[in-house]
Amino acid sequence: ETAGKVIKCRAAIIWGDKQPFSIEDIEVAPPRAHEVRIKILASGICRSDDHAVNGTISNPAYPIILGHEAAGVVESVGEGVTNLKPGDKVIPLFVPQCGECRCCKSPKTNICVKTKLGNNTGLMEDNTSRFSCKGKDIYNFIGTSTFTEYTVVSDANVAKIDASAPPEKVCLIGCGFSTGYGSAVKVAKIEPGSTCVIFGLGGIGLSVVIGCKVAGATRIIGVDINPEKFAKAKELGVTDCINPQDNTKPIHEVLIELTGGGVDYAFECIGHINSMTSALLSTHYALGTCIIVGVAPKSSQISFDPMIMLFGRTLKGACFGGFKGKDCVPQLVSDYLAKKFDLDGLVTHTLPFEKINEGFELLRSGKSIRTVLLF
Ligand code: COD
Ligand code: ZN
Repeated sequence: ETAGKVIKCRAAIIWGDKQPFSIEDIEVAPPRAHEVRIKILASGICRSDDHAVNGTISNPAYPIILGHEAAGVVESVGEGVTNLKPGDKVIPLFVPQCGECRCCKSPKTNICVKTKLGNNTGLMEDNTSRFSCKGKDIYNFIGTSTFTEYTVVSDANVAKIDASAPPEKVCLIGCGFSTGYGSAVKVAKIEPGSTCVIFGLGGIGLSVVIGCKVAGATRIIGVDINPEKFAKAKELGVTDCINPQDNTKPIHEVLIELTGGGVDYAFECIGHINSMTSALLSTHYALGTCIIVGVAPKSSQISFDPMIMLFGRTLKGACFGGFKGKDCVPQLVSDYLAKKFDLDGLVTHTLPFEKINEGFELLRSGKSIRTVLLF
């Protein structure tokens, strides 16, 4: 019986800017009101965790426990938590769903006001931490923190999933898979017969590919500077692979020629401002839609001739594939179990949690799509 008690366990801590992960013994306090303590079973390594290590997209406070793409089991719940109980299988949500704010009440967005992307305080709602190590408070990451054996999250940041779901696979529904898949099926709402281009064939871009395929796109073009990404992309449904470095012409011109006037849907899954404008320019001038999924380095700006929007192109952004976590994550897990899509191919490596630094090296060297850490 651990409920109500401090749990001693292991976590991967980043002590400061650009430091490696250090496996430490930590203390995890019991969940307070409207909080849930979760035993993590599996956690994927996402590029955004690496961005956080490098300070590229946000300035996290240190020391911090990163990780946001996981599956686990509820260990105990705080006061006032009625929809979850110990033993429930769950996926933590970095985009919460409080159910009460203006955004949660609107079908037009999934961004609950409690979302802490870009303004991560690293603390719980009462401005305190549940993690400590060597007498020091440890900050959390975007409301999740999953590179730890136990974490505590707000009950707005948890979705209950089917008890039979394999954690080492469905953890990807906590970020990478849903971000890409939802960008295609929920944000773009691709029609059968569409032509699509995906810039960046990492875990997120390939999940867009899976979504394009499920939605019935007939031409799916993949763009990447790493040709080693092409084999898997083709397996998942990409019909044409293009390496911008093999072309002297700007990539959008190549794409416009290849598709006889531009694509229906372009997805930017790299996080570079140049590929964002290329993606926009590669869409059909009147009926094309460009969706920005990647996050560019902080304070970068994109610029383009506003004329390119005049005939009706659409430019959109989306986070977590436009999915409201509590409403959609359980359904995505059920769809996975019903074999509506297959995300197993995205998991290229599994490692014991202790080898987290090795997992990040696989990501940085471009060798992995997703590494899943097992606890
Ligand atoms: N041209 C073409 N391809 C490129 C280029 C380039 N100039 N540079 C890199 N690439 C390729 C790489 O070879 C790689 O295959 C791919 O782009 C990027 O993939 P990964 O594996 O590095 O990264 P992903 O797929 O895990 O994620 C990439 C994003 C940029 C989408 C991600 O970092 C991101 O910003 N996340 C999503 C936004 C979000 O919702 N964040 C909140 C929590 S994640
Ligand atoms: Zn992520």
